[in-house]
Amino acid sequence: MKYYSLKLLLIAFFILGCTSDIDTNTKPNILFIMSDDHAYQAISAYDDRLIQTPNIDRIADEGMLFTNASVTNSICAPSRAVILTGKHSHINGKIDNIAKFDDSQMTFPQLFKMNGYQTAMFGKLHFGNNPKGIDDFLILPGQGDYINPRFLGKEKDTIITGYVTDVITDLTLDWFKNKRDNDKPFLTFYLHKAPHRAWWPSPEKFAEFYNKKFPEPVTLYDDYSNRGTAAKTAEMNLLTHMQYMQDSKVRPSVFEKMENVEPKIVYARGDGTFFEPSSNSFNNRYNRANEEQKKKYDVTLDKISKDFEANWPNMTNKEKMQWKFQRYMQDYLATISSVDDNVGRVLDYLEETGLDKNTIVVYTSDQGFYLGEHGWFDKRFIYDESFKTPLMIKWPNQIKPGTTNEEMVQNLDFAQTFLEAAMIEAPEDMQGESLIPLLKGNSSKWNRESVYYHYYEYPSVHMAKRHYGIVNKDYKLTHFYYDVDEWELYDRKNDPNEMNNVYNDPNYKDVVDNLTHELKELRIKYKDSEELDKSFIYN
Ligand code: SGN
Ligand code: CA
Repeated sequence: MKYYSLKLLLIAFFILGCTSDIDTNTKPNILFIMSDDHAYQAISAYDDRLIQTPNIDRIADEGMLFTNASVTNSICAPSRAVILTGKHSHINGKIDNIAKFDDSQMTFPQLFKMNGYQTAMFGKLHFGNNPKGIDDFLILPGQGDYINPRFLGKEKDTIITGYVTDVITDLTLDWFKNKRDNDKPFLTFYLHKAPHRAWWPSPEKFAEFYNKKFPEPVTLYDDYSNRGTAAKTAEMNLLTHMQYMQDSKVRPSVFEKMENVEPKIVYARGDGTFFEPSSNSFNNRYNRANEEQKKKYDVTLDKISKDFEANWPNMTNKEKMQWKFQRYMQDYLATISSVDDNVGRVLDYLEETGLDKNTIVVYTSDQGFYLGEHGWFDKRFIYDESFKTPLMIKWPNQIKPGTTNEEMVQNLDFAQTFLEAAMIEAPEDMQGESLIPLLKGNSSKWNRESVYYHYYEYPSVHMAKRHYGIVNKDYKLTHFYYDVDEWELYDRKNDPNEMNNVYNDPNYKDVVDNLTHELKELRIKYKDSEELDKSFIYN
């Protein structure tokens, strides 16, 4: 008798253990990984021409890769505010990097905490120093530093020796190992500073990537001839706005003894004043390193300066552009290589502990970035490389491994997605849509065709004009306003590089009419208006 009941118990165990659906009463853990300014062009799951990212790719291999994911406002702090509130910038109020984030409003981590989740955040948030609803955190102040970064904590601030990407990962792993409450599900934010400008790699990756050469994008020498004023007046061109000292890391001692190296006045500030390239922008970063770290950096820094000093005076403008592009890619991609290694460490930990089985892992960026496309670096524009953002999600037993999804999803949707996954009701006034039907392969339950975009930070660094627009899979219609009144239409299928504004082409009259109408409807749907636009104009 005893023998039989044991056998039955074993059979029952076996059957339960083999069912493919996880127990719906078990709340999933969520690990939200986000980097700062990570272009999808620099993730091999999307495009392997620039770099291999085998660890980030694991998330796509084991889950779903979104090929049309975008942001609603392509700039750092606003994107984070959209993610936390599930509301567009004009509703949550954080329209640009300058505006204050009103932290009296509801954010999704608060709802997770109220519903029994343990919450933690490590790395770059960019605003606020006490994120609501987060049990444990160590966050970088503002942009943070690459070398020996300072962190703001609940109890005290601390400076940690090391390279920022490694340090943020150490903090996250330490929390998993020593602070995680095994009785609660977790919501953990693992937020990288890399690959944000000025792209300081670890000394080892700096040396490794300095020896590499990268293919140029086809639009590197774009002259913006068939575009409007905004593209022509933006200050994010590699040749004319990227800085030799700060960005290409030519030593100030070498730069300063050469003549006419770059225009003295390059950037406009938000208040209408300008500033000059300064040795401080290099020194403030380099001088964070201790003597031992400096010694390692010096080997590569010396090579760069020697090359610049010997060759720059004889370079044509095209050669200068090429030189800057290579330096840019070497450093930008080196910082990503560290992100990839470190993401691997965290994924390994989840696997080793078995936590991976009930954990949703998300990899994304706060927006995309130009890697020389249109001659640019930075973001802000609705044009593809900055508008789109990488997004991949894995969730064992729920998402079919290795799937690709082409729907128009946005960072606006994250909050409602996570809330639904955790079986927590989302507030009525959130403006996104849960991605759960898409994750479960149920595209018929998804009926969004177009998304809304609105960028505000102007006049400011990089001088990308204010604009709002509508994007669907075929077209992109944009209105640039504030100090201009210009419209642009791009045919995404026939002109994927967005080189020709066809707004005034008679062949596109119907498209323009339809999209103009749809854009109006979208503005109503999301409660944006001219009145609000005006209220956000700087005095
Ligand atoms: C800094 C950078 C800009 C960048 C903004 C915003 N300049 O001002 O290139 O666009 O941050 O970036 S730097 O000289 O300080 O590197 S964001 O990601 O925070 O929005
Ligand atoms: Ca950013």
